[in-house]
Amino acid sequence: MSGYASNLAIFITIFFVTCQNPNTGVTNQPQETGARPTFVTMQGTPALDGSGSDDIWERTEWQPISHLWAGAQPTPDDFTGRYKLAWDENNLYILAETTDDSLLDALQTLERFWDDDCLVVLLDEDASGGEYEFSYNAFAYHIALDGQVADMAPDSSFRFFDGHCLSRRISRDNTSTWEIAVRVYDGKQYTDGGDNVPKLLKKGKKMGFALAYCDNDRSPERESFMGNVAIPEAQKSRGRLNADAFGILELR
Ligand SMILES: [Ca+2]
Ligand SMILES: [Ca+2]
Ligand SMILES: [Ca+2]
Ligand SMILES: [Ca+2]
Repeated sequence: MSGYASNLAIFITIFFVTCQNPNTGVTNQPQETGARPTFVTMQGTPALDGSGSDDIWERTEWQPISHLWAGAQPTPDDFTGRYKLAWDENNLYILAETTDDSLLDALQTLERFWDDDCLVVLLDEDASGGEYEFSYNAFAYHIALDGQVADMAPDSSFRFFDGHCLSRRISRDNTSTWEIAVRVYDGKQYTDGGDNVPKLLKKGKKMGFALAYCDNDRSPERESFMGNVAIPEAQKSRGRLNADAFGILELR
């Protein structure tokens, strides 16, 4: 199995749901439904400056990045992560706060981009689920510390997708705040080098979504891969990617 495939080897259906809190407008209380986890996100446009002091973020609750997908279980000092979501007509917004004891940006090429510290946005625009290793059925945007965005194309080459995720990051001591605007593309229409136009987002839209962090501090390969949804143990060694494991993100 290739390093990329084994690193991202995963995924299946999971079982908790976030639901709306009538007091704050945004929710997060997990519920057992037997279906894919569902995240509800509210409309609002933050200033993309790397600071979470926006009205929409103050009205939104944190959710954890706490599930081990691959590698070693980190201690809280090694890695802790949490995030908030919002949307407007043009973008899905992510505010992520990661605590990492050593920020590593050793690789300056597309080679093994997942072995540097990076935030990973997994997006399945039509919530179809299914394989995406050899298609754009879903995107897996790896956002590096320098803001560059990498993913694997259907032909198995690695490419930059910098225009798909604009981000600002502020790091103080061991804590980084990432504020990200994600353009949403229809993967069925998307072509490399083509005239691809992002979709306009509307209330009620549902997308497949997951968020993860690759933590490497000093090793030749990534040390920990932590995600926001649970992956059953039996699925972690699977070599095939599948968007069925993503949560369902509903725009409210
Ligand atoms: Ca901001
Ligand atoms: Ca670390
Ligand atoms: Ca899809
Ligand atoms: Ca690190």
